[in-house]
Amino acid sequence: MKNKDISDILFAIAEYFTVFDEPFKARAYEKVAETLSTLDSDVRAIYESAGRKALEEIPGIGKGIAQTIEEYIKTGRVRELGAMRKKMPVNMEELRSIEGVGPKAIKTLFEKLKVKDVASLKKAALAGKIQKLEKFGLKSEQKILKGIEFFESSRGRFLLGEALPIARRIADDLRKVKGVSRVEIAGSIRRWRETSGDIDILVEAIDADAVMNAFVSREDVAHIIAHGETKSSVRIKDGIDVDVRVLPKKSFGAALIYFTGSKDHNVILRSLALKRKLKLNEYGLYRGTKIIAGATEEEVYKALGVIMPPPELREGRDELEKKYSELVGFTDLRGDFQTQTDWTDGTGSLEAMVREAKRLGHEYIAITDHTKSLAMTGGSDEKKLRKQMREIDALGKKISGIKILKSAEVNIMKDGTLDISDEVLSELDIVGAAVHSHFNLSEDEQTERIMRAMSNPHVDILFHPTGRVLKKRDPYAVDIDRIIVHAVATGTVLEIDAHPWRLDLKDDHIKRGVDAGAMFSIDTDAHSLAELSYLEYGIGQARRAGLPKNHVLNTLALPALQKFLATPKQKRHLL
Ligand code: DGT
Ligand code: CA
Ligand code: CA
Ligand code: ZN
Repeated sequence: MKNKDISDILFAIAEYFTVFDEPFKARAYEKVAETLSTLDSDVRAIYESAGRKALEEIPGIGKGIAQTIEEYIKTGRVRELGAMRKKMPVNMEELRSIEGVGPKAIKTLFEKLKVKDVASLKKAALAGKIQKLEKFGLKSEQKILKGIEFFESSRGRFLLGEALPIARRIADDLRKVKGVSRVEIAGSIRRWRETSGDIDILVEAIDADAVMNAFVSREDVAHIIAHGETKSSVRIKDGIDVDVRVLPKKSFGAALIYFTGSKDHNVILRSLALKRKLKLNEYGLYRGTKIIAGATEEEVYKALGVIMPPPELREGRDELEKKYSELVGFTDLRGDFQTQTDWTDGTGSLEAMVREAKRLGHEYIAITDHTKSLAMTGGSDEKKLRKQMREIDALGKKISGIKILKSAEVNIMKDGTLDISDEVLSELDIVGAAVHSHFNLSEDEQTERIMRAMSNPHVDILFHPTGRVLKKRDPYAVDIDRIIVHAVATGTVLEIDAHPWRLDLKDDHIKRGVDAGAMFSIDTDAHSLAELSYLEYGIGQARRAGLPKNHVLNTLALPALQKFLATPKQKRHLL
């Protein structure tokens, strides 16, 4: 039993408390669940060595929750949760993932229409039963149907933000197995696709048995699908399937090419081989029965007479014809332009966020708390923003080695004006603007609204330009090509929001922006210390689009960035 198991149970209890309208209990359980999920020490070990009293020393844990944890560790169950599930047997996780279905709705839908899961929700919606419920109406029924459509299209696929950390965890463990000399994550994850169907891992080892045994006997395995001599597949508790293959050194490069894919890229490579009277498979490149390349990817591509494209571009398009030498790299970014603190809806303090950014090696960080019309986040008005600016000045004197840029994520109003006065905007070092409301405008209205905001001389960056939230919310209707043209005309930078639940802009948009000469920034949109590490997702996305380094504002060193920002918008251009 890991901390994660305990934290999952507490989250499940918290959700039921929310549904049963006990917000304070819900919040208490949720807080502890969050604490446990990031706690270094093992909760079970704490309990077993020092008892329930020791649990109560952990911040947020009172007597009641300590008892719950004790019961779970001792019996593997929590009776209270069992009772709640019996009272309302619904698939909470599934239903909560549908946009427009919150805790209150789950209760009503269950009590009035016996909705238990997405399948019964869909049935009720299609029969027009939801619109007849009090407080629902036709609009919410349509919204729910749209949410279901979304759910179905992404079912069985995992977001990169879910799959990559799991893949890394497994790969790291495999590296520790005796006789293992190399482990690589392959497949769509290595290509930084937005979603993955499964996790593919390749292992170079002298003892395949040891690798296979270590893999299938992992604690997080829910079900062994296949246990072979050199290939095994399992489904892990998170629900995703994992394939692990063991290869000899002489084949590792060829296998890495094959299992990185994509399938379309592999097809092109095989036809290239055929043209040279060679044969390519996952074991190597052959002339007759003689292997001529296979140990490394580079030697295989070289023997095929082409330059090796980075994995992100291997989609079977023009990656073997075009040269992508100036691609933005994973270590090229020197700072982050979108971060939120506990001044609004972030969880980290201003100082903690800055220190974490410094630890990550950033030269600068922009603090972009929300502004006043996003009232539920406690968004800043002019006064609060000026107060934060003074605190940033004071903090800047205390912390050396990183520049704190005064900034804000300014709200774009329905008509395209901003909710902070130009006078105060001019006092900020850099300004991001974003849409957070009126998602349903027509494409023309939405596009023109955003263009108007971009025309403001103080707006340096347009944040998360299409507003999508993966698996949750579609992008709003917006003509991205007009936005790109306007970005170039006004000198406004377009953000690639690296947050793995957004990845906004998507690769195709970025590509069109590159062709038009637009400037980009890659930002985390972090709302916590841990999320400041999300830049890599945005970089992966940018590389998929072939984004050159000189199009990316945060590749600049601080002095060059300051010079850029001191130049009037209209005169800013590619780096
Ligand atoms: P996914 O898992 O759906 O996100 O996508 P991939 O690309 O990871 O695909 P997957 O896991 O089915 O297979 C991993 C790689 O193995 C794939 O990118 C290319 C290679 N591969 C698998 N099956 C075939 C095939 O039938 N033909 C070719 N040429 N390559 C294949
Ligand atoms: Ca895969
Ligand atoms: Ca696979
Ligand atoms: Zn935002």
